[in-house]
Amino acid sequence: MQAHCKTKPAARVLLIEANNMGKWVGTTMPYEVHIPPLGLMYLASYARAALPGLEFRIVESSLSSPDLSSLEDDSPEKDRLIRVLNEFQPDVVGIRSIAFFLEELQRIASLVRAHSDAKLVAGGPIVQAYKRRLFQEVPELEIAVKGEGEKVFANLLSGSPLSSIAGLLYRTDDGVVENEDQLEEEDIDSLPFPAYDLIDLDEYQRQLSYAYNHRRQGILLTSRGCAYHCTFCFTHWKGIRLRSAANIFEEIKQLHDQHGIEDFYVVDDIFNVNSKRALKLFDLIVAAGIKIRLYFVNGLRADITSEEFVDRAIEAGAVWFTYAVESGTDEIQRLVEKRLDLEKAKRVIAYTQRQNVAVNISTMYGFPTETRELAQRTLDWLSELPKPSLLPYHFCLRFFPGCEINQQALDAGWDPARLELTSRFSYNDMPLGTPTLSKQDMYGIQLEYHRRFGLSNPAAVDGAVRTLRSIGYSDTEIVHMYSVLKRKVIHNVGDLMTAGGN
Ligand code: B12
Ligand code: SF4
Repeated sequence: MQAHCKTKPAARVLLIEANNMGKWVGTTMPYEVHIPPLGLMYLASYARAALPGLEFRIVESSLSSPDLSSLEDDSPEKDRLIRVLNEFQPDVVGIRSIAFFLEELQRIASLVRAHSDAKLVAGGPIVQAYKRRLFQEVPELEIAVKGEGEKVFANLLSGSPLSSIAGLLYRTDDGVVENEDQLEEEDIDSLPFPAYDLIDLDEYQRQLSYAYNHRRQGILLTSRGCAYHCTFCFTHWKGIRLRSAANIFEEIKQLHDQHGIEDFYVVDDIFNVNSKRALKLFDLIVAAGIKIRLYFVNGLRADITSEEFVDRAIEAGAVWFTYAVESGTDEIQRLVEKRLDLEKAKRVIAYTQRQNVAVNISTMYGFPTETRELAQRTLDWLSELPKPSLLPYHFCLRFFPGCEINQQALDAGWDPARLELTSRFSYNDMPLGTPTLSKQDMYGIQLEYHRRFGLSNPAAVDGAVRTLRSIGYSDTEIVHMYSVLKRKVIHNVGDLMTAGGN
């Protein structure tokens, strides 16, 4: 392909989320956590508005084309993705992926090339993480889009010359060309709402949501980017931009009235970065009298959360709060530049827990320079709260290409080859060890976490089950949630409560 190359305008576009839920959760349960692929739904609605007449399909690879190569029954007729490729005959195939799923992106790209001549475009966090290297890793790849995709993808589909489209990387006979970055959309209220008509809400309801229940899922991204700069965090957004409360409410109302959605999962980096906006949204929901449930499934920043925020969120339907704490020590808070005020955080987390809603506390270990003693202090900090985290997650830190913490780790004497390897591991995979924390210590931390607060603690499981029931989870949902968390089939809630220690 030459630098001046013009692609002909597309008519049919297939968008694929390349993920492998088996690799992530490590099980082959009939239900896994699957959330509608919001990024692709945004791309489609924007391109439809900009270029009327385009036809779209969206599929998720682990739902439509699971990798069955390790199983005996891997007959290709079962592969819905191949069927869509044959029937739909797309001109362009756009694939979203993240660094963790590089192998899945490779598998899907070669499957697409084997069944279609469509132009192959990649987008999503994996592009920002790998940049030019992605073209070596994925030989079929022709074009990649960095960062925010709506404008760039619409330009590409319109047939503009590749060299004129900001935000692209593309393969030429002389190598990979990287264009300048595309400026991000300042007024994100102006973006059309995601295209829910392109996904099957019933299929997602059969799977588990980000809050591990079976609902018609409304996914809300009310802001783009984050106001903070934690060194371990991967972000491909540049500036922070907020949607207005009125615009978010309009989307909620539309999804509620047109799609019968009552459960809304907020996936913002930090939803409460502007509390005035949040309180206004809660007021709009309450004033409209619509009965919905809100789940803050991604991080809320605890030290900027007030009791008033918690009360009014609950009044508007919030049942699920996730506080991103990371470490219970000021030393690590400073190192990673999160600088969470741990005393304030403790007060508001305790207050939220007393309201009998689900409260998750995300913590991690395995930071550069973190010793066993520092890691221990995070566990001890957790023990000062009235209850354990409802979701028993104590993550082992992962290093994604492009994050500042990689340099911090190298400065602390880490082996460079190991760093990148960790980005291919899931939350649940076992740690490798660091110069200051042996593999054995890391195992010890995980075991102690689960013994004191998590899956090996009958009182913790018991308390979580009671809370889940009180916020409306059915016993089937609870059983499915714990089957995924424990990676083994649980048959009924009774077994779970008596078998909490297993
Ligand atoms: C919701 C979410 C999840 C959900 C659902 C997964 C999903 N569909 O993303 C769950 C809970 C399952 C999840 C799990 C994990 N996640 Co996650 N997740 C997110 C989160 C919070 C929001 C994703 C989202 O919807 N964003 C909103 C949409 C609009 O943005 P977008 O997808 O990036 O799409 C835009 C552009 O990227 C681009 N684009 C995207 N695709 C394409 C395709 C084409 C063709 C084009 C042209 C453009 C394009 O255009 C879109 C519109 O502007 C992000 C953080 C974030 N704020 O983005 C992390 C994030 C994507 N997750 C991440 C990670 C690491 C994981 C896990 C691997 C964690 C772990 N170690 O176990 C697992 C993997 C499991 C999985 N299946 O994804 C990382 C990825 C880092 C990286 N370098 O790749 C992120 C960035 C968080 C972080 N800062 O670490 N996650
Ligand atoms: S970890 Fe959370 S607060 Fe820190 S930069 Fe990332 S999204 Fe923002």
